[in-house]
Amino acid sequence: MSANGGKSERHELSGQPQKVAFYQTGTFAVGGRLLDEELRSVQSDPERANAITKGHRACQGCGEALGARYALDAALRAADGQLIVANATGCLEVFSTPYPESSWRMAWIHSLFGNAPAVATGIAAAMRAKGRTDVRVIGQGGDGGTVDIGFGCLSGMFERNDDVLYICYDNQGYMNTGVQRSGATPPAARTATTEPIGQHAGNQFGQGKNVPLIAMAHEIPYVATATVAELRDLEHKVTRAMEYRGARYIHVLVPCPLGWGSATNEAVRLARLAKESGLFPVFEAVGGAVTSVSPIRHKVPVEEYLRPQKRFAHLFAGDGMPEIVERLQAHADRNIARFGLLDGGEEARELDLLDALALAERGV
Ligand SMILES: Cc1ncc(C[n+]2csc(CCOP(=O)(O)OP(=O)(O)O)c2C)c(N)n1
Ligand code: SF4
Repeated sequence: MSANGGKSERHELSGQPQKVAFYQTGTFAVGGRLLDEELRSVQSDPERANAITKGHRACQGCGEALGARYALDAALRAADGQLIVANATGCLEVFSTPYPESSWRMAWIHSLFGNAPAVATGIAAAMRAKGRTDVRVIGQGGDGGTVDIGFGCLSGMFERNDDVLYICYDNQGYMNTGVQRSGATPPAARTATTEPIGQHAGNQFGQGKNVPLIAMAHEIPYVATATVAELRDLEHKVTRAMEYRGARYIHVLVPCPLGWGSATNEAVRLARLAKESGLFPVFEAVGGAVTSVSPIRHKVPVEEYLRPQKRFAHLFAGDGMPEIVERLQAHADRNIARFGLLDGGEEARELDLLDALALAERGV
């Protein structure tokens, strides 16, 4: 491809070597290899780990499979291959490991739905007892396993500052068992347990259970959010998290075509729209305070994100539910103000933990 946006470029045989300019040097395949080594993505490395490899049974276009692949490849590289992963029950476990087969190419253990953080903590303790400080530990699960049933174990892991990186792949519902509501399901979304009926618009409005903010309240060393729309950012955050010891938490938005009722080629675009609308703020926090924010590049109204998803179809059917869309827009605008998503987080950096909690309490 040429630097002129893909238009054909004539390479005349003038006797002089023609300088070929490439674009898309930030991509993950060939383009990445054109960058200096330290700037390359993990995926552009021909020696990449392929943490989760072919043969798994995720749905076509599954954001969770994509997110897990990038996150764990980056973690494996950061840990020099010395990694053990405890995985909660959920799609990620079910589609990757129908016993006796497995797509994982690393030490991986299936835990229960609700105890992945505790299992990961136990592994970290065992490694410490054996003097294997080189072996790093990850716990991971879906949003149901993380924000609901595993939440007590996760909070304990944070509070004891156990040496574990926990990654939540948030597809905003209990997808593996047929799309039930979780504590991370957005307001107004249709799930099997929040059917829109009459004027009742699906899942109820509330503050939701914001685990990144709750993790920050534990003042653990490192907390970050990410999406599968910015995979280099995800790689970077996993790599950074692995530089710390103690409890760390990364919350990744992973669209689910099946549960969201979206096209299978839309996972990355929807993740981008979630971020660019302000509905899913992308940030990093160290020691309980926000240290960086991924700014919104092209702000979009929430409607642009909601419309392609059948779980929000009732908001646009017939006369629609404009007041509900307005309330969702208000949620996005609140995030934009709280995290400074339009100004690159200048204000958010000044927000200390108490300010963030005070805002949350007042429902601002
Ligand atoms: C104690 C217990 N209750 C219920 C289940 C059934 N179950 C297995 S996976 C799952 C939902 C998983 O949802 P989530 O953690 O969000 O992951 P996803 O499948 O969406 O990736 C449920 C309810 C179980 N395995 N154990
Ligand atoms: S139901 Fe959703 S999360 Fe589960 S495999 Fe399918 S697309 Fe992925």
